[in-house]
Amino acid sequence: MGRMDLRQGSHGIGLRRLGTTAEEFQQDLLSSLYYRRGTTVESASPRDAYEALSLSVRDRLADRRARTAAAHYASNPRWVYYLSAEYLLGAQLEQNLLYSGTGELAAQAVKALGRSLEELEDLDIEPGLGNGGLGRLAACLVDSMATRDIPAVGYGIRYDFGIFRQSLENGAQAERPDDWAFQGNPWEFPAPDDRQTVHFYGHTEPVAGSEIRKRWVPGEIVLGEPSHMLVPGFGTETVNIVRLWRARGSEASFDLSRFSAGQYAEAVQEAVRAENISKVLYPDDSTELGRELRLKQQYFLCSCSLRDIIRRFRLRNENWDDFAEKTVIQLNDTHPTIAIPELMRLLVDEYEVEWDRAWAITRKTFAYTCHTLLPEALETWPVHLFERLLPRHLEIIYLINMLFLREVEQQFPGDTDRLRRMSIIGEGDERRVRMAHLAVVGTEAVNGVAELHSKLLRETVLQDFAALWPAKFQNVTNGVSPRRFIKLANPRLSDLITEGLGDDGWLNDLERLAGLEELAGDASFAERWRAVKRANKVDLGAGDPDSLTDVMIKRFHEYKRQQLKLLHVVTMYHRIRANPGGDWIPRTVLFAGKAAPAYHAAKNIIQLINAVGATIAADPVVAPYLKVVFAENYNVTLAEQIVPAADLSEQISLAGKEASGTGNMKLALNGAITVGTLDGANIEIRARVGEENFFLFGLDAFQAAEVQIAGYRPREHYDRDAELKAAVDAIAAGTFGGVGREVADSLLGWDEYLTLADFRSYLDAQEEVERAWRDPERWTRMSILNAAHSGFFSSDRTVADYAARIWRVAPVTVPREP
Ligand code: B1N
Repeated sequence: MGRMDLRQGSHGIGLRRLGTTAEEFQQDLLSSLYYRRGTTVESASPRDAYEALSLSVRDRLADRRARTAAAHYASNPRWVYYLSAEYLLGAQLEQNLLYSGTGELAAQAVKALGRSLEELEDLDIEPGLGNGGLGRLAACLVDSMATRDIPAVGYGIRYDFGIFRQSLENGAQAERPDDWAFQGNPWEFPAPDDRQTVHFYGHTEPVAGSEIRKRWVPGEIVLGEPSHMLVPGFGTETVNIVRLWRARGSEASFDLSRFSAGQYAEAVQEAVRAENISKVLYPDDSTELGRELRLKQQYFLCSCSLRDIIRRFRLRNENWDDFAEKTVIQLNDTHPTIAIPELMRLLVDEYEVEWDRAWAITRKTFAYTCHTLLPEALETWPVHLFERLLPRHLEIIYLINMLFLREVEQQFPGDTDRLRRMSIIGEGDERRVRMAHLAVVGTEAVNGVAELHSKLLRETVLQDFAALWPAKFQNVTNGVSPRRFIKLANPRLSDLITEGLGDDGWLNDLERLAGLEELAGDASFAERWRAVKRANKVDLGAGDPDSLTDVMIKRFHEYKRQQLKLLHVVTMYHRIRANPGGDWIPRTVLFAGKAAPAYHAAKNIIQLINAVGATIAADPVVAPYLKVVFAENYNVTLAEQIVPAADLSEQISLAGKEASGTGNMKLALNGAITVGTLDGANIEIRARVGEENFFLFGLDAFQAAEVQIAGYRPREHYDRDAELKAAVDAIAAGTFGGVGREVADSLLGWDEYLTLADFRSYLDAQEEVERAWRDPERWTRMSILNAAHSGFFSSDRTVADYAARIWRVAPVTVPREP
């Protein structure tokens, strides 16, 4: 028998209501300690106390979760399923204390155990199941879906090892594995009953009596075991889940006879092979990675999730014609695109739905979000790899492609070049499956993640598709969770905002921050705003709290141009040395971010930053004015510490390269002022906060493309600009260490991202920064106005946009406790 239905919540049996007093919470905490950790107050380790607390907090959400599940079951709503290979959920304890409203109770109860909440929060490890912006966006969107009462499940992979831990060894990046759940993870509910079976390899066979249907005889069988984490909404009863799949060998994968014969490694090799699928997150960001195991991960995620989605659909529905009414599946980039042919396979081969009907259902069910413009990030897979790993899917893709190209041919008769450009199969030296094309063809809606990005998608990478289906293409500008990135990260600022606005309703209605505008001119409010920033800088401890805290925190990538910031730092160093008595503004330049382990050029830049930083620190003339700090192992937790302390936000990518950026939003919301190009969401930030409150520089995307087309020669800039020349020469000469040569060669040789072309304009913008900084009233006003006019960048707004224009879903209200 399957699981019982949820019609009656806990089958009509009420749960014991959890207490609302400190004493009751303390009782719950003791219960957790005794009955779930199996220890006592006297012998509890800090880890025991942390686990017991986490379980008690989790219980308070589990209750809401049960009511959510019952309400969803009762209303049989339209569901959003978010498919993402990455989630950067951040630390859970503090968030769940906030979302369950138990922070105060917990603090008191923990004190009675002789511990402090802060001490236990330090034991809370973030699951680093993502690389950067794309993974964090997934986390912000599931937060906002719950907050907006949207019935939703996020599906992902439970990697044993998340994004690597970064440390510096002699100033260079070193990587260690991130064994994040080594000590257990109290936030996770395993659900072995919902295990799924996934097939790989093998061959297909015809099915008697059908031209279309096939039988897939697999060569490998792997199990997917789910567990879920709770995703509470803020200021509402809804608690959704993120369901993460972990690969397991099947029972048959353990070879007892070999084991008995002493062949221990051989006995488990099949199981090991299976489990490797969810072993580790690929640490690339914005680059395609053509690796068989990665495609296996993607299919593993999609196959498990689709079967789970179908299982859930069938709890309340019978007719496949209702599937697309009840289901929307959002693909977070192309990583889960294999779900499109997988749904076709399930419908056609397993459920015997006719091809045309299945295709109509599939196209209506999926929507695709593209997160990049970089050609090297557009995923393609060799046909021969597909053929071997997923033979049936390749056949289905061929059929989809044939029918699609027929559609194109009808619209544009005789345009063979167009057919070649649009085909899902790319014909080069090696035939490859183009996942972005498949994602556009198999979905109802395609969106970019900021206005400029969506426009460039329509006009460049996907222009043929936009010509064919103009209505399919949309923009949904990214957003960030104000709970995590203001309330939790910056409690001082949150309190001040709440005081200024009169209540804390802004936390789920972020446009209300506009009310700060009238306080921007209030001298005492401004004074307190400044004091908050200063106190946050003291907490961070990166440098002198009275210095200008200039932060560049993001993945290391040449397109993001950390090297441009570095050229600025070297130029400041030269200027101060040349004029030690000058009226210099003290600055702390803070970098943080990881480079993909195989990305040599990016790792060189990290090393050079640290070398420059060391040179400056050792220079008694310059050190009082300039400090370079590299914070190791950037992750969500570290972002929450740095963002509140930032004065200046560096968003200096070459225009047309950063799809959106979301760090830019977090920093603006916390009162940092942006120095940036007209790229990604910077454009929308500037439009809202006002051009006088934003330091703009550089080529725009159109100009950048023109420069590239005309034939870019970085040396011309070098020859023309003495300060630029001095900076590059110093780097090249090895003044700061050996890697300088390589970095300089790349800048002078090709400089793919036009660093030198934007150098002078960037320095001019930095002069403007210093002029503003010298006038603290002006600066503070700019800072307040940045926060006041960034309300648009709440992920609640992003989710509302998706809900209205792409998902067409309505909220379901979860009743309060009876
Ligand atoms: O997605 C973020 C955007 O704000 C950023 O601008 C964008 O760079 C980022 C392959 C990616 N695009 N593509 C990736 C991540 C992992 C991987 O394996 C590509 N990440 C982005 C949110 O929209």
